[in-house]
Amino acid sequence: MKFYDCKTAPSPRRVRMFMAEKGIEIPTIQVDLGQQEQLTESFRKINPRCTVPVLELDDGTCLSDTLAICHYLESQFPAPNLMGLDGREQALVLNWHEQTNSEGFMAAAEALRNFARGFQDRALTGPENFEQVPALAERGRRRLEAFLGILDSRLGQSPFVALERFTMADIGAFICSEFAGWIKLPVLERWPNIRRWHGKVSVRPSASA
Ligand SMILES: N[C@@H](CCC(=O)N[C@@H](CS)C(=O)NCC(=O)O)C(=O)O
Repeated sequence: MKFYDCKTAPSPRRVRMFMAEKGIEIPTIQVDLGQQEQLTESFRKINPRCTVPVLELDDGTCLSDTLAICHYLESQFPAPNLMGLDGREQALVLNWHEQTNSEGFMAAAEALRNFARGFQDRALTGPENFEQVPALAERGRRRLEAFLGILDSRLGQSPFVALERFTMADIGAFICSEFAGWIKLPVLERWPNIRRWHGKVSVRPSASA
């Protein structure tokens, strides 16, 4: 297998953290998003969506979504379990992972990419260029704040995001809470339950992946 990564980007970090939890090491190729290497002809052959992470399997199949990559890795390296043991657990992990992705991660990306100068004409990922819409930056920030409020309530009732133990849902939420710092949201000051949980997750060795 081969893993296409960008060490500064939050989405592939979710896969790096997942692999670190399982002790998996896969030959890794860095794709320099700063230099727009994701848009080159050679990378488009690997992933026409022009994004990282990508996991290339030994038969040449390329997976280009964090969730699909982690699902595959979980099937090949089941221990420790990170995606739930039975149907109920798996559904809860997926539910929280998806909510975090669509309401948290995507909102943070909307806020950042419609505001930061480095993303001019690159307000969305992918092969097409899209211009920034400043109103979406403000909306993304508000959506992210709303999600972080939901996450904080959840972490007031549960030690971890989806289950009583650490799972992939915690990886997604942890990296989302740090991604929020990119748009200068003072997450740990504003949401005390997130702060407490973040303290527990950040001492895991995988947190530095
Ligand atoms: N579908 C992907 C989305 C990944 C994604 O958005 N990756 C960003 C880095 S965090 C990217 O490749 N950006 C390329 C760009 O900005 O053009 C997933 O969830 O894994």
